[in-house]
Formats: sequence, C-alpha cells, structure tokens
Amino acid sequence: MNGTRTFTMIKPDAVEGGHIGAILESINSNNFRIVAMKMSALSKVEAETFYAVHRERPFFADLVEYMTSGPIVAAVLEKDNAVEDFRTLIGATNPADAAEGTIRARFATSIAANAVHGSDSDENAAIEAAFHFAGREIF
Ligand code: IDP
Ligand code: MG
Repeated sequence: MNGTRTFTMIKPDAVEGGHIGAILESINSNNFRIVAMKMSALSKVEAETFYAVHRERPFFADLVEYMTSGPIVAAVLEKDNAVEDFRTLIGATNPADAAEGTIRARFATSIAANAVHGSDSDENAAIEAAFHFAGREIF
C-alpha cells in the first residue's frame, strides 16, 4: 500500500514572488492535510545535504545557490497516495512541460526555480520530513 505522507518545500522563488498563500490554497483544495509547516532558510551545508543525491549533476552548485537564496516554507502533507498525488499536483520538473493548472505551471519561472519540491518516494518523504522537523513538530 502507498503511504499517506509526503514532504514539500515552497522554494525561494515562489516565496519571493508572494505565492505562499496561493500554493497552500491549491494544496488544501486538493485534499492534502498540512500536518507540519514552517518557514526557514537552508544553510549551504543543509542544501547540499538535502540534495546530496544530485551531487554529481551539472546543475548542483546552481541548485544549492538557488535554494539558499532566500527563505523556504517546509511542510508535511497527508493524503492517501500522498507522494504520487502530490507529484501530479505540482507537475513536471520543467514548467514548460508541466500540465496546465499544476503548481509549477502556474508559479515556476524556470526548470531550476520551479516553485515547489515534492518527495519522489515514501522512503524519501520520511527522510526529508525528519531532516526539517522534529517529531513534536509533526501532527
Ligand atoms: P524534481 O524536483 O521534479 O523531483 P529533480 O530531478 O529531483 O526534480 O531535481 C531537483 C531540483 O533540481 C529540481 O526541482 C530543480 O530545482 C533542479 N533541477 C533539476 N534539473 C535541473 C536542470 O536541468 N537545470 C537546473 N536545475 C535543475
Ligand atoms: Mg526530485
């Protein structure tokens, strides 16, 4: 059975662009329940650790610079089939390929500054949630 929780970040471009409210509205109206949430800023080491799987990719340094360029909003979301359904709601990595109405189609400005993160597996959702939140911050 698929898990019921995923992890998301509203990325610096979307925070800077004033889209926190609209993105949370989309999350809520698509039947995800917010069970943890906070605004924070990633240090360089934290961003490198969070995205360690991409360490060898050519865009890694730019990704770390971008993700440390301003505050983010981190959240844990609950819904049946959360990981897959949230990836559907956010759309493709490149907003040019993201389906109409998806969060990335609406708010991303480029393949790098693509508005939101969504976990890619139940295992990574648990790891990513634990990276950002203490147990007592998740409800
Ligand atoms: P995802 O966020 O859709 O899961 P990943 O392949 O896991 O996409 O990449 C992580 C993040 O790295 C993306 O969300 C985006 O911010 C950035 N990224 C991915 N591919 C590129 C690229 O080709 N150029 C620049 N940045 C990229
Ligand atoms: Mg990914």
